[in-house]
Amino acid sequence: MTSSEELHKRRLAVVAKGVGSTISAYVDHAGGGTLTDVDGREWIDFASGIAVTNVGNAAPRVVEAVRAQVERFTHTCFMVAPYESYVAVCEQLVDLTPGSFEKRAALFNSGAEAVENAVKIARHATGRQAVVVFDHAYHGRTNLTMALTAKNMPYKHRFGPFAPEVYRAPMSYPLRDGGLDGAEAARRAIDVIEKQVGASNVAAVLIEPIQGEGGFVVPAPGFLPAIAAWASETGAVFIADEIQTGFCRTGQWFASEHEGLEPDLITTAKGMGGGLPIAAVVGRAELMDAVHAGGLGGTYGGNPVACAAALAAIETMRELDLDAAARHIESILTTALSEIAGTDDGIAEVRGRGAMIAIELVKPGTIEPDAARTAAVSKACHEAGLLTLTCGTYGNVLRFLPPLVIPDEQLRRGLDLLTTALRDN
Ligand code: PLZ
Repeated sequence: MTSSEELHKRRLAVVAKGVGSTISAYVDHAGGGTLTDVDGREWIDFASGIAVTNVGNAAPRVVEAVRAQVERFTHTCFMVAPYESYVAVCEQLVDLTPGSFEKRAALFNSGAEAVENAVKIARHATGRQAVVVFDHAYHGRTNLTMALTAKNMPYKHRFGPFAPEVYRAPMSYPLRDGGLDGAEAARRAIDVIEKQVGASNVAAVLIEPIQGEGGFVVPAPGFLPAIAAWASETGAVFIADEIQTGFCRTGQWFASEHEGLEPDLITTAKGMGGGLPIAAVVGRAELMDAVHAGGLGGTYGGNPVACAAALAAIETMRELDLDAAARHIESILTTALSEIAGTDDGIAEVRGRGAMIAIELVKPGTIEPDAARTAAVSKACHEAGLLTLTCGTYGNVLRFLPPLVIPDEQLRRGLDLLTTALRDN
């Protein structure tokens, strides 16, 4: 078999440099908590392909559903010749998402595409243009979603000009906003929106209930409900970007549920497809149906193979109770990490929900970000065979996103490797 080293050489000759990879080993196969590279080395997976393989890699139901579907037909385009599985995925979305109102859904290919469409729908339905997003937000890499994303490097640098009518409000970031409570942080954000944008101009307020790429920032309790209430009072559409947090990742089907939110629209992708590319916007029927017939779509949106995978992934989540599994992972991770943090002054915080947990690394005794140590610890994890990811505006957050089906034994083995990496770096 070709080695990672050889593959890497081939890659350098043909793959654009702008496309990076966290590790230099090439994958041969993967399962419910481990990846095996082409050199036969096993990795413990604390990444899930960035919160995608919630049901595990090559989950049996997903594999079977995909295989059966490709044998029947691979593509007709739902806009040309529709099929049942698209409708069935929308039925599941309408049923599973929070919100006791009449809903509709539409399917797309990627998270960024779902966010773009949610903004299109909100603008169309309200007749307004402004979109409010938050500090540290991540919403994608397309032109509009780059504008919505906060961080310059690597996402936006020299890729402008960006889409107009995007406004940024301060986020609730308990470690870094001087301990504002949720209501205070919401008041601060709303003040910025009202003074700098004007309530009557706001089409949508778009927010990740727990920020992903921005650093697994969990806003102070009460922040999200206060922002949602303001949107509702002023006629703005409240959009929860649940692309990273959705589908059992945080210990509920959707992270909005932790604070009883009923977002007007929800964007989802990643976990919903069990590894195949599929995304959705789901929400209030009167908003979704405001758009004229033919106004939403795309060649591949809700591709039948991806729909088959999504139905199988959702069935797996129900059958294996993966929201409960995420809560179980949370208790193992937070117990172990809090213990480590107790003896490591460089860990400012252990935070997150479910199987979306992170530690933020700082210079001891301060809240000054320690990106260098974060990179060193992550590298040491990789050398030891644990696939971890970093994130955060300051590059100083180590995040843990195991598949929700990971066996306890692998989770604990991963934690041991992490403990050693933290001790040695
Ligand atoms: N919204 C909340 O987390 C994708 C990005 C990785 P796509 N996050 C991983 C990278 O460096 O490109 C994400 C997200 C939230 C939107 C997106 C975008 O989803 O499927 O990557 O387009």
